[in-house]
Amino acid sequence: MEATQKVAITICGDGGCGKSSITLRLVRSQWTHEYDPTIEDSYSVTRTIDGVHYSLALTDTAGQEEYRGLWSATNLGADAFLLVYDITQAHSLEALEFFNQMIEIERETRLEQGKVLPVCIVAGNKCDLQGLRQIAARDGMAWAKSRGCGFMETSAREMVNIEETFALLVKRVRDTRLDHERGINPSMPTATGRTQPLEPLPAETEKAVPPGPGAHSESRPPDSAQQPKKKSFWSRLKCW
Ligand SMILES: Nc1nc2c(ncn2[C@@H]2O[C@H](COP(=O)(O)OP(=O)(O)OP(=O)(O)O)[C@@H](O)[C@H]2O)c(=O)[nH]1
Ligand SMILES: [Mg+2]
Repeated sequence: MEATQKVAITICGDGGCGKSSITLRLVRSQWTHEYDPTIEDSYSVTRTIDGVHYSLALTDTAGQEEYRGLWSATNLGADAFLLVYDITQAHSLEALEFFNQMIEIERETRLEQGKVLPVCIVAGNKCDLQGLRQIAARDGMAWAKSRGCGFMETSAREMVNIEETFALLVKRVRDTRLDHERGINPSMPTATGRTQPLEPLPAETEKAVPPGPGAHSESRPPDSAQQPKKKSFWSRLKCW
């Protein structure tokens, strides 16, 4: 019988975005409404994916700033990172940049050492709260893709895409390990690469955040030839 493969996953993101809720849904199918900020919790769970047995070691990390100082450097040694934001809190996506930068440094170190590179998936959580949405799915996806991460929207409450997100992480780890054995390293969008002008997305993607009360909505002809196109930051990101 094939040996069980180990996959270490670190879950990070802003305080209250739902890291513990996602983790507990996966590990125990448990749902809790109350918010109890985490310092750090570890779990292990097994899954069989594409006929292969995996033992997942999950580290649910602190999102609250006051506990971030306790963030262990060993968390960065993971095979994969789940970067979680809350679709109802615009700042929670911006907060992922902090974790992404640490992972980027880790990636560079592993590259120099010839080690297998880490895998990242971004999860836009609380997708059950559609009426409170502040971050459009395509904006979350653009953020993820431009940093070489996969993307999913999840709901820990409604148990949407929880198993799927971890299955995607595991499959990407498997593929990255296979590529590494074959001497192939994934081509990542580098920090400098990201500053280059990229292809625009279709015009409607600029409506990322619904206008607040009192904001007037501009009626813009689709792909207008008359108007010089003012490209938003997000519209300049390539979507692939
Ligand atoms: N509606 C809804 N609420 C959620 C969802 N996920 C988490 N919550 C709620 O959001 C609050 C915070 O969730 P946690 O899972 O504790 O957040 P966290 O990211 O672990 O927070 P820290 O441990 O402080 O970093 C709790 O009240 C949860 O019930 C979701 O998918 N939908
Ligand atoms: Mg937590």
